[in-house]
Amino acid sequence: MVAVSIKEIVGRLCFNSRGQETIEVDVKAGDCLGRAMAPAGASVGRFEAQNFPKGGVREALRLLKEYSTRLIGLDASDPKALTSALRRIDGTPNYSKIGGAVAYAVSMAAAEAAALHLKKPLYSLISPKVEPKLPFPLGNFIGGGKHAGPGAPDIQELLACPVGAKRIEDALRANIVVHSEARRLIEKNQPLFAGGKGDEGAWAANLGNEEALMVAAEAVTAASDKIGFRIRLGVDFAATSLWNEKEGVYVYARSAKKLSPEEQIQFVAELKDRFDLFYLEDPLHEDAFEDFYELSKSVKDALIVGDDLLVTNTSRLQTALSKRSCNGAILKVNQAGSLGDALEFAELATANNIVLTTSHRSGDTTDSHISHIAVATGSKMIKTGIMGGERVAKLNELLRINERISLESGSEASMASLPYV
Ligand code: 2PG
Ligand code: MG
Repeated sequence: MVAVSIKEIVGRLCFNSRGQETIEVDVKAGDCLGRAMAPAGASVGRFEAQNFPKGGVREALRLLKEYSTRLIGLDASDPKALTSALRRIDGTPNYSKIGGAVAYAVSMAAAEAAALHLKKPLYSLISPKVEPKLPFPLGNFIGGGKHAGPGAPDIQELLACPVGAKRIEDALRANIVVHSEARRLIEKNQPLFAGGKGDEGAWAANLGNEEALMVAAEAVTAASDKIGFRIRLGVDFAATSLWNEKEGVYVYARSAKKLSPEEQIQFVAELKDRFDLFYLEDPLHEDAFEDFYELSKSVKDALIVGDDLLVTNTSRLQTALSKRSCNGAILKVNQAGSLGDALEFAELATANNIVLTTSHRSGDTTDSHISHIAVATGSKMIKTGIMGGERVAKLNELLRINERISLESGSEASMASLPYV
């Protein structure tokens, strides 16, 4: 029996937080309207779903119009059935025909419509049996790489995680304090710092890589002291952006340094010890399954997380599992394509004790669906950035989810239990 039948699908052109064209989709299902807008990355993995077909946004909208009749009547409350239908229409392994943006927006909007119709929060529609726990916010506060200009560090993201927080509100506040402490510390050395920010609202400052890490570590400690609980530091190297395949080296332009894979592994391990990092995302490039394993052997008490390596793709995760490449994974619904694809990935990861972090994209929207996805998939963290409307939208949604859980259970939601902290 169809629970919440899809009645109408309408797509439109919109703009994301970077001002790039994207699509938004309205799905009418049951008595309700769900709406979702597709985000986009800047450091995009080679194996991700292709966001748009040849011909871009207009072609995606044309195809959506052409094929949406094949989705009418399907059950909006069943993301996996919808994914099968989208995959049949698309017929390619990476949504290159209709575009991952279509798969993303249709599947998220349908799930939202179904949740509204059934008067349930989205997280419980997706995962009705699990006791909801709140993910720790993992916030980018000093940025570089492809998210900022050439004066900023080569390393893409320095991330704060308030691991000692017992309540979501305190966790969010802690990251805000880290963000402002970082500015204070940057200005101490650079009184003329103009307060520039990268794509995700992290400070884009004229800092070398290790200099940025020093400021970040100090900011985290200062914020910890102010707020009264522990905040840990993590890094997204986005190392595919540093990798020069021809030369076989990682290029750190800011420090005029080129590292062989062995030297990169050593460098990452040293940074981990020196700055007490608990989280290392994409420390090596997107094909380096074996080198990830080498790093895992020397770094024991930290999360080694695959983002471009895994691209929220189950078959890449299978490879990583067989090679024991990592103990953590980024979950980005739009990397996978549709919500159903991402949920399949999350199930495989969880069954194999891979710690999940649900993540935004650098070109994002004010949608907040991913906060529900994080709760529904049991993600231990959610990476959203700290500042900017499109970042705060997801964080504020965590407060609403907490309020809902409090009303239903009589007490605030517990925070997820994070390993290696
Ligand atoms: C990442 C993401 C989000 P982008 O590398 O983890 O921070 O960046 O969306 O540019 O891929
Ligand atoms: Mg990343």
